[in-house]
Order: sequence, then structure tokens, then C-alpha cells
Amino acid sequence: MKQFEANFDGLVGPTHNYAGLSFGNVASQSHATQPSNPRAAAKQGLKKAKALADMGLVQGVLAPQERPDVHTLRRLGFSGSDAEVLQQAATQAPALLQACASASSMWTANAATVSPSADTHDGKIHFTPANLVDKLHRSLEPPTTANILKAIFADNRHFAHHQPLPAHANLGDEGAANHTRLCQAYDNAGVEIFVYGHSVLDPLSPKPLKYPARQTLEASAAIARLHKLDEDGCVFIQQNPAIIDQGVFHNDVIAVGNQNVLFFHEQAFWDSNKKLAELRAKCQGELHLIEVPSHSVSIQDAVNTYLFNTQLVTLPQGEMALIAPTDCAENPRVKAYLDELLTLDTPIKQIHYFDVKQSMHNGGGPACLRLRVAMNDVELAAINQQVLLTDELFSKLNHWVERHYRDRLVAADLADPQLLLESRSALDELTQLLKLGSIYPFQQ
Ligand code: SUG
Repeated sequence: MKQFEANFDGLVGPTHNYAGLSFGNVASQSHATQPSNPRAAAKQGLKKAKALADMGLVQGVLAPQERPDVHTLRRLGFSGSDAEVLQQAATQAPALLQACASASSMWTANAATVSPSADTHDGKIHFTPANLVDKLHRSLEPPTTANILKAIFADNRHFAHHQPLPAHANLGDEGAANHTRLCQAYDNAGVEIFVYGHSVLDPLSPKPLKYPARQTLEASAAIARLHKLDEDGCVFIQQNPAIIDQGVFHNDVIAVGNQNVLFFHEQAFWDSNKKLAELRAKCQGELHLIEVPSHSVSIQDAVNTYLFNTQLVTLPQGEMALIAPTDCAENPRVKAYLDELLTLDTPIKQIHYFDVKQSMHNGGGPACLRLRVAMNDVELAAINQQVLLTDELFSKLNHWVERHYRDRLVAADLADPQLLLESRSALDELTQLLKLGSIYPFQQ
């Protein structure tokens, strides 16, 4: 049986815009009010995904969400026709309209936590959509995320779907952005690393002072229980609160793992030595811990370039490659580090750079744009095949973007009733293209 990691990239939605909605995410804050280009954003994402498919990796896509979310605006008291709802929200509460218009579901690393069948007691792949409670705009995503995941991973002989955790800050869950899995081969039982920002119940757990810790230990522990993971197959590590305060709002901004490699910054973790020792003890076989020192790459450079929001992938020939944003190549210190990395004796032998700047300006790099699912060929055959990125689907999706997406959006456009119609007709067509059924509220 073949085993591999499949990547499911979020298609950027037609309302992609810069609204400064994510306190603690410095790129989101610094690009607030700048015009966005949804068409370019969607094409940049597709190009990156297609390049990975062309490298021989299994690559799928996940549909965006219905935005602006008029249903939520109605729950908030705006009424009348859809156009009136948008207009009232724009006049009376523009911040609510912005939250309801964000295309943030594109960052599918935050869609869910996924445990492969090799790690779970019932031999199924487990999915828990993230509740994303820390940010209002993101907290609207879980119901449709659950619909999308169930429409793709529908076969209950292989896939188990859980509800998102209760929507309370004590159980704040950001999905795979705070979860990494190490293993020797993808179908061997691995060690799942849950990185959290703060523990609500542990009085000794330090807290960041300036920015929020979005993930709690209590949420991570609940997911490990739901997914029926062995205690010996889990390590819970606290993020260093000092770096959350420097803009590291998710662990995948400062660490990435794949198979037996963990690539991370020396300041990434709290109580690092003890936790890395636990990791070494639980991981069987060879383990490569590639720790990047602050004197080579500062936290600020890591946050600005997303050096660690690279995808670390195993190519069919067995070598590992980093899929990095072009921002890494444009920073001389980070580029020098990456050039040096290729000369070191590690499994990472290639670096490929991609321009995903439209996403980067909202704080989302290559790794944010994908949800990974380690699987085997039997499980792959059981998913909805229409979402797999072939040459044909790539070309259809590019045409779909060209026909439906604008090349410029600013805040004032979010109240345009025409944008809502454009977005719904794009999504309606997409659900047919990907054979997803009726996953959106406007289709029900
Ligand atoms: O949740 N940005 C996203 C970026 C998510 C990145 N994902 C990972 N690191 N896995 C967030 O902060 C900004 C939206 C705006 O400001 O318009 C935003 O939601």
C-alpha cells in the first residue's frame, strides 16, 4: 500500500480583502485598508498548489465560504432584502460587515486538526473543525468547514468527523496551525505535537502580555481524546509567550515538521529542552531536530518572511523540499540561512519559492494555505475525486477565477450587493465543478 501526505489548499474566495481583523497578526494589522486583488490572490494560490501536484505530490483543493455572510448579519439584527442588510451594516456597524465579509477560510491550516489512521485506535482518519473563537470573523467558519470536509471525506468506513469544540475562549482551537506530526513513514504510528499558547487551568502556565494566545492546552487535550490517540503518541508543548507578543500568533509561524524532521526557531517553545527530550523519547528511530538560532534569523525576520510557514514536503524520490514564500528570498539574512541549510547534512535538499504575497499581506504563508492529511491509496480512493488538482481542474479553476473574481477590492465594496451576487454565483458553479452538493446556506 502506498502512503503519503496529501495537501488540500484553500481556494481564495471572491471577497479577499485587507480589513485588519487579526489583532496579534502583524501583517493583517499593517495592511489594513490597502486595496486587495482577489483574482491575483486566487491565482497565486492555485499556481503554488499546481506546482506541488507537478512535483508528484497529492494535491487537492477546499472550497471557500459564502461571504459576505448575510445570514450572520441577520442574526445580528440587520433586516430587509440582502442589499438592505448590507447597507444597514455598512452604515451602522462597518466592523461587523468586515468580519462577515472576510475570505479567511482560505487559510485551511486553520480549518481542522487531522489525525491519520495510523495514530488512531479505530484506524480511521479523524477530523475536528477548529472553533477559531479568538477572532469574530474566523469564528463564523466552522459550520461550513464541517460541511466541506464531510462532502470530501464522506466515506465513514475511513473517516470520522467530530463537532468543533464548544465556542468558548477556554477551549480556543486553531486547528492544524498548532499541530504537527512526526513519524518515520506516513503509515507508521507517529507522535502528534500539540502546541498551545496558554493553559487556562494550569496556574503555572505563563501568558503573553500583549497579544492573545489563541490555542489552549485544554482544547488540544480534548482533540487528542476525541481522536483516540495514545498518550505515548502525543506531546503537548507550550509556545513561548514572549514570541506570541512579537507576532507569532500560531505555532506554524515558527515551526514546521514532516516525517522525522522538525524545523523550528530556538525561541519557539517554552521549557524547550524538557519538551524536546520528551519528543526524542517518544519518537522511535532517527529524528532530525533542525533548530535555527536567533543569531542567524531573528524572530522579527521569521515573522516578516514566514521562514517557518514553509511547507516541508517529501518528494516522490524521497528527498525533502521546503516550499517557501518569495519573501524569504528577498530578505538577505533569511536567504543566507536557507542557502546554508542546503549545505548541512539534513534531509532538506531543495527549496522552491512561490509568490503568495496577496495571502502574506494578511499573515498567511504557503503552510497556512493548506490542510494536510497523511493517508494511503485506499483512503485516497475513498475521497471525492473531483477536488484533486489535475491539469484539467487547474485550467477550469483558473477560468472560473477569471470569470467571477474582481481585481480590486476596498472596504466600501463589501456593501455592494453585486459583490454578494457575484460571490454566490461563483460558489454555486464551484460546488458543481467539485461535486460538493449543497454546502452553503444560500443553497439550502
Ligand atoms: O487567522 N488572517 C489569518 C491568517 C491565518 C494564518 N494561518 C496560519 N498561520 N495557519 C488569521 O489571523 C486576516 C484578515 C484580515 O485582516 O482581513 C486574517 O484573518
